[in-house]
Amino acid sequence: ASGNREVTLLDYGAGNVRSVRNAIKKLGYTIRDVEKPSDLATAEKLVFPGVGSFGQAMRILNQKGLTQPLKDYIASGRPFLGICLGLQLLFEGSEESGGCEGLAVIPGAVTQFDTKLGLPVPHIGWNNIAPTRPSDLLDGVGDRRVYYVHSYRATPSPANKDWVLATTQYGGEFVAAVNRGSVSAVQFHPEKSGATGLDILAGFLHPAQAVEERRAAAAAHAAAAPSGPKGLAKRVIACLDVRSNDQGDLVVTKGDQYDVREKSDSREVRNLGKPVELAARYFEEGADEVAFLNITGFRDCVMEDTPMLEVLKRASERVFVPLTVGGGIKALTDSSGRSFSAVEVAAEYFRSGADKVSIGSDAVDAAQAYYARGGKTDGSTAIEQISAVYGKQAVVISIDPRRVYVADPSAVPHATVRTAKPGPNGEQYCWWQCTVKGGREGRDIGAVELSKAVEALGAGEILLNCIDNDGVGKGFDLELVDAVSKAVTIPVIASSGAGCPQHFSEVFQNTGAAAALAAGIFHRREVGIDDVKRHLAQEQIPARL
Ligand code: 1PR
Repeated sequence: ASGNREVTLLDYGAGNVRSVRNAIKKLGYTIRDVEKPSDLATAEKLVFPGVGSFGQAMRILNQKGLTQPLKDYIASGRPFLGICLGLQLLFEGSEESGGCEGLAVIPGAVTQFDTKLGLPVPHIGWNNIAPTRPSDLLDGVGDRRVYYVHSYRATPSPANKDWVLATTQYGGEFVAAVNRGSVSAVQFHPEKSGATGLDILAGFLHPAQAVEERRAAAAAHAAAAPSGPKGLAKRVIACLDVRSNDQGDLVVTKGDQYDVREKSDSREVRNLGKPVELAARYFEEGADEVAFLNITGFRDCVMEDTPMLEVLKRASERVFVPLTVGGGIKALTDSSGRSFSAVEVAAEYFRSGADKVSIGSDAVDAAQAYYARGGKTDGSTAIEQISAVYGKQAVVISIDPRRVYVADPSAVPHATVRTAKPGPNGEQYCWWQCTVKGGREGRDIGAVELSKAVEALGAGEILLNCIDNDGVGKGFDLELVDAVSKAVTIPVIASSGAGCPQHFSEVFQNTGAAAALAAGIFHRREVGIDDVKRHLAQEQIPARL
């Protein structure tokens, strides 16, 4: 009855699968949701995006009576595609959830990446795949990278070698894709892997047609792009600071050292375009991720009417790379008087299409409380709560630090560094003071201390701004990025100050940054995202072209 343009989606309700839905729809398919176990018996093509943790996923599948029907479907010979945790669950178990049993379709267990190797964990970003044999799913992908975000992975072994379809290198080899007969699964996110990912999904949905198209795309890509080194790419992120202007329209704005008003007498909020249009443009131009920062907070509206939710819903239909949203992620009471926990607020954004939320001011409070408790976690903060439900990879901490010079490091309780750019009175040392409310209020905690605290609380990534350099175009604060990336093992995104492609290579060559973010130069079309990527490849820095 369903026709072959229908896909059944197994969404067990543990997180955002909106982007998977959008990608399937983009490829011209309709979606039928599994609402009861018997829906699996009648499915003709099944996509299983895993979200949340391994143990939680298995518990929900068991509670809903879906485990055996799912195993039956997989054994039936009908097409199956697991994504991310949807691959891991096919194995026997995972270190993530102690003794919890998986679907045990594939021999072997899933284990955590080794943080001792000095690599940032989670493995976040764009990496290459190496197929082990030809397949409808991956033929023709070639050198084009796919997007990963995970802390656990399966590794190839003699016991699962019949299954392994592709591997990826990250501190050793792990399983990127599996296939046997009509059963396939991928550790990466095809729905977030841009055109390459849509091609791979198409390879599952309509194999014959897709393979030809993909070979052509891979050949065009190889001919057009300079080939830099392989491996996890340094990410280039486009950031949109969004707020309402004085007329009440939602606009993308951009400040200088956080002042977003025109320098002229009008003092109008600078208007650099419409959020959804600009995000779609950056996707098409090759941004590895897009971030929206709501810099005003919209405190005076009903939660469901928060304008940013609509922006995300529309952007996620057009942008097939990860979307981060920040600004006002914390427990709040909306204008109708209803109170929401931070997890509930974050859930609204995830449901609307965000892949990650970014927490600013609330993280400063959380870090200060963490140190006041003597460096103990107690589950009380938004960071801990959101990361427990959605995973740490979904929690980004945005830091808004300002440089403070000191003549004598022993005079302050903060971690200082000896700076190559002495202060106005010849001070040789500095630290970076964290601020809240968009830089309007300083707090007695440094960016290095804050980063360590939020990592301990369960943050997955740090978006490291710098008020002094924001909008100035003279490059990132390399000393700041270096100090923070040395203090944590989670990925650090360098932000504020990019003025030319060389500033990106400079930050990657001189610090441990995993990604670099810019706003002004992209908004004003002074530098294209592609210019940055080509420059990185020329400098032998891995980049997704
Ligand atoms: O505190 O959780 O509500 O989050 C507020 C968020 O809004 C924070 O992430 C904070 O960084 C951001 N924010 C608040 N006020 C401003 C402002 O500009 N007045 N924008 C602001 C932060 C900085 C970067 C910018 C880079 C790159 N913008 O995101 O995009 O500095 O700019 P450049 O390439 O042009 O130099 P909460």
